[in-house]
Amino acid sequence: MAELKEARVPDIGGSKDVPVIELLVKVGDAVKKDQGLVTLESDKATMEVPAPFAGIVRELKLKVGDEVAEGALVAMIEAIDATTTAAVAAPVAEKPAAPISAPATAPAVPAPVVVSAAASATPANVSSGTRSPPVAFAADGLMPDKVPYASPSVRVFARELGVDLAQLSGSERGGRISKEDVQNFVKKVIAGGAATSAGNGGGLNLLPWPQVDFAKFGAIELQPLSRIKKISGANLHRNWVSIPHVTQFDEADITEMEAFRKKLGEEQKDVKVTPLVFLIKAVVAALKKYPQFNASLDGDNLVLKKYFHIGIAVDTPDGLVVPVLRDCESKGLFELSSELAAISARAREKKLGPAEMQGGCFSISSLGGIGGTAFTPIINAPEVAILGVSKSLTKPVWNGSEFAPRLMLPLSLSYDHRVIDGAAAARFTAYLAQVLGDLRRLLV
Ligand code: CAO
Repeated sequence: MAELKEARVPDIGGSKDVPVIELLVKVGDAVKKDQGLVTLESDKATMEVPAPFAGIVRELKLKVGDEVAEGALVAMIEAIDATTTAAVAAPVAEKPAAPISAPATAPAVPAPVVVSAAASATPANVSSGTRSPPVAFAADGLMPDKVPYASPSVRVFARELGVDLAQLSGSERGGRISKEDVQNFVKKVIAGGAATSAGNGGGLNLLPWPQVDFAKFGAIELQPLSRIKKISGANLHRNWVSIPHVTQFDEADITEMEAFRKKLGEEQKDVKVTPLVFLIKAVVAALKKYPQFNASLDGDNLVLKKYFHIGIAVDTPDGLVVPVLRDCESKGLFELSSELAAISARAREKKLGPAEMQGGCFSISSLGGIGGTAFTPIINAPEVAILGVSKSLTKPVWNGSEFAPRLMLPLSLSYDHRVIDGAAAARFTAYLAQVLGDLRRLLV
């Protein structure tokens, strides 16, 4: 007789009262290990709770609308040993399986929440058997503290219209948001009178978005935005309109650094060392010297962090994600290189868990492997600055007596002007350039 085992909600980044919006299995279903059991959704992220092992679902302990936290009991599953799993799972294989992606390194504990991107997941196609994989967490990586109070159908309705429920106050008892609340909000936006996603900044009173019949002018094709794009887009929009951004540009002479990097590459062929890990070390040194950059605004307070977790923007086929490398001050170049390779591979394979995108202090967006001379990165709130890195270029640099060819790395530091003054930003990038120009400064 096979053993009846519990499937529970895994670590969801400390979030509580997260609504169940969808049951993905029913009693009697055969499930494979890591197959989604239920979908949880906040206004920013959708997550599937995966089956921690293969088996037959004997009891479902949740229903749509329940609100859960880590450890909540999802189902009782009659576990099936791995050798029989393939045969049992075969009947459900007709459904396109979501790209379930629990890390192979953690089999003994409930698999982490699946975090990945979908090309065009809507609630409609979810229920029609062409379920798309769950969406990624947004760039800020965190579930909101407070999930807006609304029924699953209202959430679906709001999502279809692209309405962020966090911006609405519900008219029903207990502040519950109704379908009419969503409709009224949309009417106001169309009329130009409603608050837009400006965080605490209130309404921008913008003109309505231009409505153009593009087909009148030539052939067109509609391509739905991926969900990850929609989510990160909403975050980028909020950050862009609610943070007074200024971007400081500078250049670092990395001629010596590159020579050293190439030497390291020859000595250690197992791991690829790119300029980015030197930047991480230099940024940590600069954060130590200028602690207001390692901070977040909290009302009238600045929260200064004593740890050095650096977010790295990773370009994936479905959009941008920002996994976080932890404790970068205590790691060497090789260790950081291995972690960077692993975390960017996991990002591209849609295997990042929410915890891997939380707790960042400062972000780096490196387009250096691609090209460009400078850009204005958008701050990853609630951080207060982000460093953009463009492609290094050999340039003639005046050394006091002649022009010498030097490899110059363009730096673009966007900062929150509420927290950081222009002079501090100029000092920060100048110091970064100094450190990158002479790595011995990392020892000082
Ligand atoms: N100047 C010149 N060359 C650079 C460079 C720079 N600043 N930075 C990296 N390179 C080189 C690397 O050395 C490597 O060269 P080789 O293949 O010859 O050794 C090549 O470019 C590719 O590097 P990479 O991109 O694979 O590795 P990375 O460590 O520099 O970056 C990662 C890793 C994950 C950050 C990167 O792949 C990525 O996703 N970048 C995009 C980030 C992004 O989209 N930002 C925009 C956010 S705003 O929309």
